[in-house]
Amino acid sequence: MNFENTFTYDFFQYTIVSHVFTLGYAAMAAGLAYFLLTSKNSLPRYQLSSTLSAVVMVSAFLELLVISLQWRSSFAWDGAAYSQSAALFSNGYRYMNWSIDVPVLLTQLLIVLGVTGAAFRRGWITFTVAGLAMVYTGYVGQFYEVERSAPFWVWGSISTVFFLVLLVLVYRTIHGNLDRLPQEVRSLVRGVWWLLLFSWMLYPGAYLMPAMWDSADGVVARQITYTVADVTSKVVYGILLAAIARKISKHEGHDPATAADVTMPRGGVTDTAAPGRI
Ligand code: RET
Repeated sequence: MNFENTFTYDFFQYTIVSHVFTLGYAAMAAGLAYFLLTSKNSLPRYQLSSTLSAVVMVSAFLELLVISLQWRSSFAWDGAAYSQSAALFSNGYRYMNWSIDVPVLLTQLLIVLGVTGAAFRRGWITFTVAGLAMVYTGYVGQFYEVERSAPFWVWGSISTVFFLVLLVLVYRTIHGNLDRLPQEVRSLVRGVWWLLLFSWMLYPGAYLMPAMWDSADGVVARQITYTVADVTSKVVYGILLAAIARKISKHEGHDPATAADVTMPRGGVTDTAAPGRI
């Protein structure tokens, strides 16, 4: 049971939450168009990062749409306020979405930083295992947020341990690869660390909201927090990684305009023997 179900909402509270959900899934749809349309601006080895951003956009779009429709069916206007109707609202869908997005977002980091081979496999496995452990232990804890009984605190604390492990791994991955990267992208790569730290910290903040602000306004604050976290950790993060990939590609001589020519040989599509020329 989530604490959203324990209140009635005035017109403003209910409507703001509805609008914030809409902003969330609209941002994911916009991000999807951006990542699909700009992936060719980078060298092929970085394009998988844009594809993975698109995967994140689709899963988050669907999750936020579901949660938004659920908000509408869980509360109805009774003439004075929006009060509980037959269905129960649940944030659990978010956790299921994170179990896709957390490993994928961290994999993108490895791709854009140019981590390959055994280091990539090791990084990918540790990110995925620690990420899923963080999400699923938190998922168990959030079922107890209304009573805030022991499982809420215990599972939340276990999840935090995995979160801290992930932060150390991300910090080391980013700062350990910095020297290998062209000078002109290093400040952007440091920016990825600060963006990730800020946006990911919002999620435990939202988990704790019932304990900090147990009211209808607390619900509004929590859903705004989630939306800011979703847009920054998925869309802004993806745009930043794409910008870094584009700059590294340019540094290595990649020019998107001529890259498009190379895929279309001069002699036409039937002339398969002709290599791409400019
Ligand atoms: C939980 C439970 C309470 C303790 C902590 C948590 C951390 C959650 C995080 C989620 C990140 C989600 C992302 C989703 C993007 O799509 C599970 C709320 C520490 C960090 C980045």
